[in-house]
Amino acid sequence: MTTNLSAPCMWMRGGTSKGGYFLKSDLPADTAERDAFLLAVMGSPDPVQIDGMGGADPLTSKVAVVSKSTREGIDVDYLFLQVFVDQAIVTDAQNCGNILAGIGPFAIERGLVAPSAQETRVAIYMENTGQVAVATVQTPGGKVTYTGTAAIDGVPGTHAPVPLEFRDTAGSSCGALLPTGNAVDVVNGVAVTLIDNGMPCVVMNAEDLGITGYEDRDWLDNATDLKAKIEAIRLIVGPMMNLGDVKEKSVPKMMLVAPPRNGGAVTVRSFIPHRAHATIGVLGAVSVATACLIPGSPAADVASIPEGTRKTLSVEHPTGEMSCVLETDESGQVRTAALLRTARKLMDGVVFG
Ligand code: NQM
Repeated sequence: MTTNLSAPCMWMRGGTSKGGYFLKSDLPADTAERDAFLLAVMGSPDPVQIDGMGGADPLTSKVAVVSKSTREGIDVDYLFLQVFVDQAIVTDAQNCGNILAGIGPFAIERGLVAPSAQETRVAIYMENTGQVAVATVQTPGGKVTYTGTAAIDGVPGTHAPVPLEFRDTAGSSCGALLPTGNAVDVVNGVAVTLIDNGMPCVVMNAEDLGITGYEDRDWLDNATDLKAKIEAIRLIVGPMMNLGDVKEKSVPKMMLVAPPRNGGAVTVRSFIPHRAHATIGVLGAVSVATACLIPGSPAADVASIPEGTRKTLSVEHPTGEMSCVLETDESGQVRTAALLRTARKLMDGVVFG
């Protein structure tokens, strides 16, 4: 499929995801035309995305649309779009904290934000959820650098650190941290926590689904019966989470938790929602870490929680861990979350769709 359109584009790795970063002004203003172009850019729908730039994986079939912000105290607006691999769907129904890691560097490279001499703080309005994140980008001598000594699991080597800070992400898409008002609901006989602290998630004990929670991505992706059980639960909880019919949406994410094995707080295997995640999403990890703090929830049952109001929760995933630094208030509510990511510019040019 081709649209005979082209646009300036930077291809970047953001955290453990990868995709095309566009200036909003470089894309068609009409949403249907924009989505047709992005499907053609990625080569969707096709399981191998042979006719496009997508990597045949939801984690590498992602798009960021960025513009200078007119909002008070905000530098840029960021709209995340998930381009489905094997269906002709482009959705803005979810945010992405991994692709977010590339927004600061991209905004500086494109001249939307003036760099400071050493590091540059970029305030980002996340259009998908109407919330704000602050990224700190390394800019020695007023130029973005991607080289450095920060390592994140799921990405080989080391790169410049891009710390991300989130504030008040509760209810980002569902209207409330616990959209049903309950710490636990029972759906198809399985105890679930329906939670949204930046990403709508369904948190379940892996054992309740008949697995250990320590399986690898390939095993999970081939577990047809398990996936069918999980999808049945997902379709039921969509409306309960104020997300409506989620058949063609990439939320909620399905999170299977187990006790930590490597000194962390919790172990997670996530479905996003139809493929298993190679690691875990950023806001997905924040939401699971938050679920661990809710007494009586399946996550709290298996988690090992550090003391204090400022806690580092290491979320163990199939290829390592992601550390979430959560700040809680006196009542135990999570107020801020901070995580370390890295990003890298891969290509800057013109993409054809
Ligand atoms: O939860 C994948 C990713 C994500 C989302 C997904 C993410 C987040 O790893 O903030 O980063 O859950 O679809 O890029």
